Amino acid sequence: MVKEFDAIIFDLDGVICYTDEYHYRAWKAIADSNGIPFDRTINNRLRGVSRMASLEIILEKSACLFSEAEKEALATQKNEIYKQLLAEMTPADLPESVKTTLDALRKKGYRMAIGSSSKNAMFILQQIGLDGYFDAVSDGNNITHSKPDPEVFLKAAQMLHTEPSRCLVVEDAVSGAEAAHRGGMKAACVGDASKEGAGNWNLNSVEDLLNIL
Ligand code: B16
Ligand code: MG
Repeated sequence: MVKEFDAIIFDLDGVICYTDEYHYRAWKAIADSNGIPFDRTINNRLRGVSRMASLEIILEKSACLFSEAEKEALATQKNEIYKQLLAEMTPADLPESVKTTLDALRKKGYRMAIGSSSKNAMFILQQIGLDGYFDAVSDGNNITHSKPDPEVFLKAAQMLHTEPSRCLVVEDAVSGAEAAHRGGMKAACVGDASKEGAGNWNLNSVEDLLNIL
């Protein structure tokens, strides 16, 4: 079979591991302590979106106005709560089925990268035992525009020395699928983005990648 892709770029939160739940809990604590309504439906809009852009979405429901300095303080507080949750993670938080799938794709000869909006991506990879596993890591620290801008994926493709059209993006966020498409890449989606039909392939799980690659 002629291969359509040479490389696979994986989103991190919600694809490789379930840190999306920790983002939710940390933002929920901030929203509750400021009397701002926040639920899982609103949380789905934060997937793939940068920390400050996430805060702006949460503040849409706030009755009060916050200064730029207050917003910075809220984002910092959220990140402190989030990092405490990340510190509890261990390699047991990398689902066995995800690791098996990654190993199988590596065996098939695909180059593999992370394309995440998170500034905590390296810490998460260390915590779950994937430090040094990927051929490249493009994350929230090397971009100026977060998803749905394609920058994070285009940088990952560059690091892999691979044309965007030869990269497949794996995403759980609608904003991430849009970023892939805007970067000239196809997207295989799981989770929320799959339910929304945002991908070229809308899968039940990461394991299903083995049926299409
Ligand atoms: P941080 P991904 C994204 O990661 C998350 O989905 C999103 O909810 C979060 O706001 C963003 O990272 C920034 O994260 O606050 O750790 O820099 O899904 O692109 O891997
Ligand atoms: Mg994600």
